[in-house]
Amino acid sequence: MLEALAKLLNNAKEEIDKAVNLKELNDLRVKYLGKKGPVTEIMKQMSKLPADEKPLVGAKANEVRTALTEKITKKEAILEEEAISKQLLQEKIDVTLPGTKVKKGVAHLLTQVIEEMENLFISMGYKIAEGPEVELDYYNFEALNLPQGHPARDMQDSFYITENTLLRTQTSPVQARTMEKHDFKDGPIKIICPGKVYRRDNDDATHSHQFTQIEGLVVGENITFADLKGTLTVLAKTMFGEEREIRLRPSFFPFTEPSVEMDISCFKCGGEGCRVCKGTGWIEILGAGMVHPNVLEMSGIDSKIYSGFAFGLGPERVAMLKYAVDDIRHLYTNDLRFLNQFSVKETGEN
Ligand code: 2NL
Repeated sequence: MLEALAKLLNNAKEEIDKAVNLKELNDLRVKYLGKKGPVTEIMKQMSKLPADEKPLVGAKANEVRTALTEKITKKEAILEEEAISKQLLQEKIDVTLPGTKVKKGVAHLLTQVIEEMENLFISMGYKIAEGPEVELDYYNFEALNLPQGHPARDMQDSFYITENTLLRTQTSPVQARTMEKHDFKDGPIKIICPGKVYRRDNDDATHSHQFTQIEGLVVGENITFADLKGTLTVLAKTMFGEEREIRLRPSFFPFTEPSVEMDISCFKCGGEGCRVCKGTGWIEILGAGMVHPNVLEMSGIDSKIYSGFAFGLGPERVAMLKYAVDDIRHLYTNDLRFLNQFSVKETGEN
């Protein structure tokens, strides 16, 4: 039995030396030291031995067990170390490799113009309001002082969906809805309404059946025409340059009284007259006015206590003027050769 144990130890040592990974090593641990392994087997059979041989064989069996356990533990440490260095080698990163270039997207020119105006008005404490594009005839016309049969309803031929729903022809219905549910306990109304609007126009270089609009509305106590003028001046300077001057001409809109149209001094020639301003020195930018008392009353606002101003302008016109775009259709046909000209260059790439 002693001989068997010595042979067993040698065989096991050889096999442990040959193990190349932790799985193989663990299999050997089970094979030699496990419950069904030879060492355990010998120990079990010791009872059959003569009394004088028992201590010797027992000691030897223990020696073998200890030696094998030690050898396996040492080998385990070596194999673990090897596995870690192998993994580190695989995970090595070559920091000198060139990076992958990221193509940066860019907002559409119209979006850029709209966001520039949104940011300006947000900085002045306005909120952005949105509403449905399929609108009730009531909010699109009636609530804006355009009763049925009003000639201005013909002026803007619209896409009707049913007898009393249509694609909105302006973003004013959003403002009418806001006024209707506003509680002045929460302070004055200060909103801008950007969004798509629809008219039954034939598309050409200057017309589109769908375009965008931004309208602004302020209603509160003691809101005056001077507030409107100050606000429009800031808008003109922000969008077209600090040197811009504004000029207001009397005009007419059914929803405002008095109504005005605003011109800015030409940003191309500074006012001397050129092709952009058609020789006049001035460029028409927007329409505005003091909210008509009928419009306030229609939304349940007491026009003896509250007053307000409103304005409306077309981001397409602003974009076309600023970037000398000669055809409105360039803004809708998504030709990348056109759009890429308006990418914000930050990294020297588009
Ligand atoms: C233009 C300029 C304008 C408004 C829009 C407005 C909205 C409400 C009340 C009063 Cl809820 N006014 N919007 C005012 C003046 C001009 O747009 O050229 N429109 C055809």
